[in-house]
Amino acid sequence: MPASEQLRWQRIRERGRWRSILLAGTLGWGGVFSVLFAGLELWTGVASSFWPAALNALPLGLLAGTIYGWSRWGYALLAKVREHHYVDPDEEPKRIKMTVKTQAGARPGRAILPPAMLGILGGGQLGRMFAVAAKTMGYRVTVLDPDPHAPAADFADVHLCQNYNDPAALAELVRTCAAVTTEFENVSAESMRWLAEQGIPVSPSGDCVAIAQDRIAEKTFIRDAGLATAPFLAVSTAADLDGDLSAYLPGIIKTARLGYDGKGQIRVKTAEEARYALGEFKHQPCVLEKMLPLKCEVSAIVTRTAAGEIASFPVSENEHPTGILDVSIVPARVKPEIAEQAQAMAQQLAAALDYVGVLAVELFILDDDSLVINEIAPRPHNSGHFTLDATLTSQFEQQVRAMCNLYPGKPDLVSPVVMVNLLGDVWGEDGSEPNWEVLMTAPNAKLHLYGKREARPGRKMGHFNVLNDTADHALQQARAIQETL
Ligand code: AIR
Repeated sequence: MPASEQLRWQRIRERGRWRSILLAGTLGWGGVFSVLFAGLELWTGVASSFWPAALNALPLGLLAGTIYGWSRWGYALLAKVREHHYVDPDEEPKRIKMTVKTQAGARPGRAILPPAMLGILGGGQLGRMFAVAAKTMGYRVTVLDPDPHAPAADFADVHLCQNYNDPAALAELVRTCAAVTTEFENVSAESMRWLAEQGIPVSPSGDCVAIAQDRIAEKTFIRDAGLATAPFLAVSTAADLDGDLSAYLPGIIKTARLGYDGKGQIRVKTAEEARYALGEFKHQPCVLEKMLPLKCEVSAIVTRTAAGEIASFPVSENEHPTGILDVSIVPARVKPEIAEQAQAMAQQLAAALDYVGVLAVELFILDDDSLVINEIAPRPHNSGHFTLDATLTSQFEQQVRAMCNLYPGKPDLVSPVVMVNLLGDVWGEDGSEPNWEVLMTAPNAKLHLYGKREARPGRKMGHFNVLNDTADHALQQARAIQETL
């Protein structure tokens, strides 16, 4: 929609001048046409003086003026409706933002509306919480996951129990789903590219997932986007460790692929230890990343739509005492300008990736208050589970909204909150349940269990959120509850 039309439309809405517009369409343009017709009569000699000619031409002029005047506003209305359908990819994001402010709800046409079937690659806890959100909104869900007991299957309409690259299962997604997303970066990016080639909307794109799957590609992309990362060395073969490594030591050797929850990481102090760690990882591609003096770790989670609208959740402060997330504290106890900078970096990265969906960006805050991006996840994130109870829209609803081309929901924080992970370690060795009593009787604590059959040490089995008047009070209470489990 041209900017002039847009402004006109905005003015009309702001002033509420509907009646005067219709009147102007009738009388204003009616007058103009009457004068035109009278002039025509004089010019052709049908009439000899102006006023009788004008009076004569008035009924026809009013009719023509009404048609013309009203059709102009009709055109504006049409353009308005069309704007809902199409988003010009060349339009600057600023203008798109303006329309976000002035409109509510979904874009009909291109928006995917309930009860459409939504597909998800992966059926773990993130898929489960996605399915709950989608089903709550009235969508249907198909989960592709090889595990017959995949947590998401409890809530899915259809569970395709196959590998992520199974051709028949992928063809079924194309046949039945209106859009497809993922919950696990370890799914095949190739499968996602193939789905997109079949014409089905896939978000995030296979290309974004491929970048997030590979630490070398990820860190290189972040650096090339002008954002800070820890100094790193791509280690594709042992020979890459032969040079001077002082810029990266002490550091951490991390496998380039298939690492999550602290898996695939070894801390190293010397070049020898780095070589040993590479051997431990069977010489697969790795990065050697310098350990930095950290004040704390935070994550900034953003939702970005195909039209470029971005919503940022409040930044969470994360503690990972054993390499696996233990608690997330929101709002993060950092200076507001640092939290804002973290959000801005996440937004910049999402835009650079032309990302569609929920993007989680983990950052380090260094001793000198500078920020560096640690890693990204192309999906909702464990550190965003506080949004299930403490923000107006959850990260899983945002995932649904982004893939369905709806506007992002409001991400505002309703209450300070602390999220505590429940790892398999809390379950008894015989599989017995933790003691839920105190947790379940606290009115401001919310338990979320993932329905996993086997509780292994370090395995994420569930989490709980504690909402309180301050983050510190929520943390105190959360710790006290943790003790009782
Ligand atoms: N996940 C994905 N990336 C990191 C994590 N934690 C979630 C996804 C995936 C599940 O963890 O939901 O499906 C796998 O969990 P597990 O316990 O089976 O390894």
